[in-house]
Amino acid sequence: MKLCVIGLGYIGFPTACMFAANGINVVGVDINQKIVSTLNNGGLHIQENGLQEVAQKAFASGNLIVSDRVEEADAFIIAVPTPFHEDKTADMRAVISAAESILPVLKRGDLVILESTSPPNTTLDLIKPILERSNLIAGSDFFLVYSPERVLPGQILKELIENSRVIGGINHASAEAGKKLYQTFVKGQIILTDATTAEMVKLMENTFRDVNIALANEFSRLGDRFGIDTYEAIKIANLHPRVNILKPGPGVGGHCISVDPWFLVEAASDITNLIRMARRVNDLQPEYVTHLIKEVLGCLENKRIAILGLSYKPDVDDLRESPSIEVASLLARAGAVVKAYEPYKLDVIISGIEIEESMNETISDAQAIVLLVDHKQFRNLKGSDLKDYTTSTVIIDATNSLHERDWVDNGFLFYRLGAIHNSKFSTQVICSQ
Ligand code: SAJ
Repeated sequence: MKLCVIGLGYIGFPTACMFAANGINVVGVDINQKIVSTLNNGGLHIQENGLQEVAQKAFASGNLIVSDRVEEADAFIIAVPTPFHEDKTADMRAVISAAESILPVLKRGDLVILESTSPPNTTLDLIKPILERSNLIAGSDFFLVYSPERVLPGQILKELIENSRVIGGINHASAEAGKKLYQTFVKGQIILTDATTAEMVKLMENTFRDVNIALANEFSRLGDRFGIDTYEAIKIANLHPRVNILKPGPGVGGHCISVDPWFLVEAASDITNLIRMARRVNDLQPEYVTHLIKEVLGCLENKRIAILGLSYKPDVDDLRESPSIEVASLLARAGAVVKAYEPYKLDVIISGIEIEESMNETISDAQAIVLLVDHKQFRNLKGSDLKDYTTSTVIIDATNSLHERDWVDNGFLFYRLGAIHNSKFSTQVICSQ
């Protein structure tokens, strides 16, 4: 069995490694020469827990090669990005060109799997017609499947193995062929369904999370307005056996949850008001956090602000759609002098922001420290640890991971998103939009 994995990003590369480490002959393909040469020279282009070991195992087995060309194979997995355009419509160019790259080598009996998150009906209406330009018929001459990746960045390898795997075939034979392939390493339940249902499952999962986080973020604004600790209220509410509210924060980032719900809005704009509104609430959260910082400092002009964390969530190096970057940029645009430290990506460049290589350099001359991402190295930061290294007496926690008492005892003014406890603050900023 020979497998060609097209797209060696956060999903494609770990997937290629897993198959190779489990005895499948894999060609990993990427159009980005830099990725191909990094991997061929023994390097890694992404950071992910445990990936180094699995990649080493895969290459050492002789089962994995990396190339910039799609080759003849028995199965193909398309794992390329599906970002959105400026107007929030899905950008399917990478998926289309990946499908077209299979066309010249597609033969009778092959299996083609789309893993990229895609709008409903993509497999049937976009991929199938492209592949049938080969004069082979999908479902009878070759098998066609949509099988979404559903793994959490930071836990990709573990979840690739343990999560349940949805396999949506354009017919039953296709779904069965997909099952046979993924069974190589998947230990979770394998569920067979049709292609469009599988596409919807993926979009529904991420949309559920987005709407739930939007609710939590809206609760944080209500908490600030009514002078309560939103996190405590959520904790208590979640004791109810049928309630599970997620966590407020500076917004929703990443290439999945902040993007995928738009695919549903695009596909059916007349019946997706809630989904659209949730996206707007989450997109406005960085503005809300910026406003709170302004309220704390009186004004932003010329204020020296130290930002801790720029990635889209804790313990990853991924900056895509990061709300923290948006907060930093909004502060800088409002005239603040912003320094930032992202321990997982020291070489990031953001216009208007001074990027530092250590926390101490970032906070030394600050007037306020703002925690935006609760990376493990920030999670238990204490006022006693920092007070000798900073001129700041203000700490603002947008992640609910610091202990107020300790900071207050060490002379800091402590503010937490969703628990501002200060009636002089206005929360009237953006909530009506
Ligand atoms: N966030 C909050 N509050 C929370 C949880 C998350 O503000 O309570 C924020 C995070 O800080 C981050 C964003 O939401 O900015 C998204 O983070 P995440 O950890 O919820 O999700 P992703 O985007 O890293 O991964 C999601 C996962 N989907 C679900 O959990 C339903 C993952 O399983 C998917 O494979 C992935 O999207 C994807 O590729 O679609």
